[in-house]
Amino acid sequence: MPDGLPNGMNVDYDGLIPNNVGLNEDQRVRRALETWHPGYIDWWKDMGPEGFQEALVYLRTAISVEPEGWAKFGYVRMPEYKWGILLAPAVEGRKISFGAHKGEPAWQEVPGECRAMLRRLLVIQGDTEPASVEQQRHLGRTAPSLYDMRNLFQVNVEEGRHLWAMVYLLQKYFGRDGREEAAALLQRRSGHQDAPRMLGAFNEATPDWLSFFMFTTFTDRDGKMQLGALAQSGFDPLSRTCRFMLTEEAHHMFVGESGVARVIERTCQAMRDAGITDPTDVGRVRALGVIDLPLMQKKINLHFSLTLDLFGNEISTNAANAFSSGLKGRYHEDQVDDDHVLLGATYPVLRLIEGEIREEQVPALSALNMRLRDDFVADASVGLRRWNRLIEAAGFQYRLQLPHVAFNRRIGEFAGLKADLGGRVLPDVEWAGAKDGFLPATEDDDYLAGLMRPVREPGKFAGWIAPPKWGVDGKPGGFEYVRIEE
Ligand code: BYC
Repeated sequence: MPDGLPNGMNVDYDGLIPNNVGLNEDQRVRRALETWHPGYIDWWKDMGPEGFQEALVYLRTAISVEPEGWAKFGYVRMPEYKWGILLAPAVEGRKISFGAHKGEPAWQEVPGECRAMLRRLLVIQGDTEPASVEQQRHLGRTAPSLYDMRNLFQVNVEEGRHLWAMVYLLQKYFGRDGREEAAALLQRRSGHQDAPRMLGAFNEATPDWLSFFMFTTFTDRDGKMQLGALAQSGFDPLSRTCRFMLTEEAHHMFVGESGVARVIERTCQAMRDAGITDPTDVGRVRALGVIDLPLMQKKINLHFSLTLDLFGNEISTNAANAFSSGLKGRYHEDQVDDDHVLLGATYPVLRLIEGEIREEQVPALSALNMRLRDDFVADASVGLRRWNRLIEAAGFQYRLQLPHVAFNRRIGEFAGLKADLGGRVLPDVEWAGAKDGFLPATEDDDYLAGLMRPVREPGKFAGWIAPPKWGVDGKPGGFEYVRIEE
């Protein structure tokens, strides 16, 4: 067995911090975590779901790391949720599968020369988790049903657990620096002018439930890709941590994708009932109190483009170094058919050359952000096809699309470029006239805000969203997923 860490099959569920990392035998880290805990609870009470700290929520809690039966369901007050530290079981004899150390045994300790880089990756990953909870803290008040409210809170507590996961690694492997970083993770605030979260998309507002569903569809999918790349890490504790986080991440994307699907379903049904054949007849569709497909397209344009920025610059020496040093692999690195070292290889990158978007071959090592972003776009397209099948099945011609990667960007090659949804560069005047057709305009946001009225009767749903096909944990339609004591 690797030094220092138990194999992870046994979860100690009884202490303050449930874990499968042998915290009882590791007094130093246990003390550090127990010292951090009250600050975390204060942060959760200040910045977590607003107005529902006392509510009893039917939540799943991770209690095991076995693929079968890893979670249990029950009513919990969120501040009492058991945020555990759980790593996927160790793989006996695991080897580093890429970069300059390919073939060497995976590290159980941080190699000296990788410390700064690894710490930065952990801090960036950790920072996104509380950020998303902060972005979503107002949404409980306008939940379209108790089912949706419960799903929101489930996502939130799991993002909280993911923060614990990064804080554990920081405190265990980075001593005093790690403790300082862990404290700072509780101090930054999404959208704060002086102490914002680190990555752009995590400082944006999530003002309504359509935004929440789009965020969990697209931005949580960045989480899936980045965690997938970090799960390949030669630093074994990070790999094991990310592998377990991915189990939870899948549910977050389900909440997003099925949420949007239910909005589409409801809109199509309402249009059919009213005899509307043109989904772009926005005035008539909105008169029915449902969300028009063109507005969904605008939200896709917004959240997809914000999420693309999270992949960093297309050409990045940071990314090349993280790969070569064995810290961050590619998505599904172990399934890619090449030498996994990439020294002489090239990769096609879209670039802005003399005002035109052109493809250029660049060294594959520096193009790793681009490659991960391409994997993300392919993955996101699958979800979009599912949404389009619903529209098609309801008999409408309209098709939702992903915008061009140059659209609405703030990071990388296309930052600040005024490109349309197809990637055509527009003169300033043309862009000014067209922008409100691409991204949600004030009147769109106002319309959505007007729809966001809470529905709290068990089994009932707001008029703009269809009920889900199945309840959580096999519960029937009228189940009271959240008990609100007012
Ligand atoms: N905003 O060389 P570059 C999730 C900075 S989501 C602001 O291209 P690199 C979740 C960059 O930091 C997954 N700044 O950077 C989802 C660098 O600054 P410094 C989160 C940005 O390192 C939903 C400079 O620009 N995890 O889990 O190749 C809910 C040069 O850039 C941005 C990760 O991202 C930006 N968007 O790529 C909850 C994994 N982009 O250091 C959770 C860890 C770049 O020169 N992070 N910059 O001052 C990484 O792998 C990489 O750091 C990045 C950036 C992909 C983020």
